[in-house]
Amino acid sequence: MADVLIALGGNVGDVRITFRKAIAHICGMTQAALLARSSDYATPPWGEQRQAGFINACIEIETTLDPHALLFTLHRIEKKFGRDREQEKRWGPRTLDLDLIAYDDVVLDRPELTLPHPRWFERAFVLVPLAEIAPDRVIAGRTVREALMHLSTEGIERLPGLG
Ligand code: A4P
Ligand code: MG
Repeated sequence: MADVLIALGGNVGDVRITFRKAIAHICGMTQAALLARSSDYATPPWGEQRQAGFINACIEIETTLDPHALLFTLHRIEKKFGRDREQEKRWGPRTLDLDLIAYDDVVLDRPELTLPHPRWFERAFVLVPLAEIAPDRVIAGRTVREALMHLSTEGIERLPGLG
C-alpha cells in the first residue's frame, strides 16, 4: 500500500460539490482508502490573476495502484467533471485539477509525472490544506509545516463544512 497526497483545485462550477463527488470517485476507481481530508479553502487565484477565486483542498489516500496508473485515473476523473485540457490555458480556469503531490517517498523525474510534485512547496493554496492533514509529512527533505512558513497565506480562508 502506498500513502499518497493529492491536491484538489477548481474555480468553475460548484467546486465544493465537484470535490465531494470527485473524492468518492478517487476512492472507488483507485481501490483507495481515504485516510484524511482537509477542509475546503477559498484561495485567491495564483499565476493568472484575472480569473475567479479558487477552492482548494487536499486528501491523503492509501492505494495499491502504481503512480502512473493513479495519475491516469485522476485524469479520467478530471475529464468526467468537465475538464477539457484542449481548451484551457496553463494556470487558467478549470472545473477540477488533481495534482499528485507525493507518493510514498517515490522520486520520479519525467514530464508526464514528476514526484514529488515539482512546485508543491511554492503554493500556499496547496500547503495550507496539506498542513491541516499532514503537517509533519516530510517531502523532499522538508516538512509541510516548515515549507509553509516561507509563504504568504494572505487571502486564504478556511470554509466551514457543507454539512
Ligand atoms: N504532471 C507531472 N507531474 C505531475 C504530478 N505530480 N501531478 C504532468 C499531476 N500532474 C503531473 O498538469 C500538466 C501536466 O503535468 C499533466 O499532463 C501531467 O502529466 P496540469 O495539472 O494539467 O497543469 P496545470 O494545472 O495547468 O499546471 P500546474 O503547473 O500543475 O499548475 P497548477 O498550480 O495546478 O495551476 N490558484 C489557486 N488559488 N488555486 C489553484 O488550484 N491552480 C492553478 C493551476 C493556477 N492557479 C491557482 C490554482
Ligand atoms: Mg495542476
